Amino acid sequence: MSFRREKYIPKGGPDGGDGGDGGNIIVKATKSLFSLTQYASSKNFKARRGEPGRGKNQSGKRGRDLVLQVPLGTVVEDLDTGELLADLVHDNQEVLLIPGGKGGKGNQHFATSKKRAPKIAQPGLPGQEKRLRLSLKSLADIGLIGLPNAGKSTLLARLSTASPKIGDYPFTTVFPNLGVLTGDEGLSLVIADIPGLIEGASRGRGLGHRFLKHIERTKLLLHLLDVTFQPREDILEDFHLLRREMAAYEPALLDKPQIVVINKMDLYGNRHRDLVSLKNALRKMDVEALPISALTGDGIQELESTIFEKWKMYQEKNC
Ligand SMILES: Nc1nc2c(ncn2[C@@H]2O[C@H](COP(=O)(O)OP(=O)(O)OP(=O)(O)O)[C@@H](O)[C@H]2O)c(=O)[nH]1
Ligand SMILES: [Mg+2]
Repeated sequence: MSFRREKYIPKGGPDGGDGGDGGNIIVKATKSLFSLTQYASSKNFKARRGEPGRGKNQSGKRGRDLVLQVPLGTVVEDLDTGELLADLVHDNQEVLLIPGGKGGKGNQHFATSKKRAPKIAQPGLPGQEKRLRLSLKSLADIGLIGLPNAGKSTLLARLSTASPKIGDYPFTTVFPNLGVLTGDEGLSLVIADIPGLIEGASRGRGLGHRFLKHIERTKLLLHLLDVTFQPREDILEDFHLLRREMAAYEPALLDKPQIVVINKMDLYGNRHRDLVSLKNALRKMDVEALPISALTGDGIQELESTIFEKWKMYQEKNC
């Protein structure tokens, strides 16, 4: 509230300026960041307040926005309501998470012909507070899935220049690895190798489901089966087991195009008849299967061309 007071202008009328709006809280994706670790240590973020209005009809400055920089692939949810607030996939993409509180209105607005010296002003509105959950879902094109020890990381190392840890024991991979597969025509596809899944992963067994989020956005799945791993009657059981776990996490994962890769063929000897029946069984489900040895490199070239073929088909279908 303010009134104009000047030497030769008595009763100059109300001249209280408006208060500035508070700053917004904005989230912005940038390709120069790769993790959310900076949000592990500092957890409270505030945009600046708006400045108060002043006499002579001067509005206060609006508060500076707070921009939270995050890597591509970040999803922001309201922790309390579960509402999805932002899903950031492009460089420089911005989403307004919390608008700043509105600034108040100075008494200049409240003058009427009857009330020339209003002693009222409208106070600014308080800002909002939210508890947010930030999570990172990788933007890989291809997801590598399979039981522990199936040879996923060995295959990733074959298909790309990545050098993930490989070990002759389950759960060698504890965090997803990424690699890039480059094709003849300059096409390059990002492959994500995630930790092995086991029966009951949906109930938290093994490393659980949490890494499946890394393949949610992939366009093609490579489902790796270990031809030597047969505690059950039939290797197809392994295939179904993993599909059940995927369905328990997110049924839509089952609709992704996939190639079944039958690995460790170098250890398999000459039991070709078993392989033919396995391939036939999968074909009946409309699933293509390719035998390889990630260790010796047998079948890798064919796998690469099948991947690129499938990729192109996918692109054509979705353009
Ligand atoms: N003989 C043979 N061994 C293989 C082949 N592929 C992988 N291996 C071996 O299988 C073991 C497991 O390989 P990884 O690549 O670590 O398997 P993974 O699926 O990434 O395993 P987790 O990360 O633990 O889920 C290692 O000892 C590899 O050397 C193959 O084609 N033939
Ligand atoms: Mg691995």
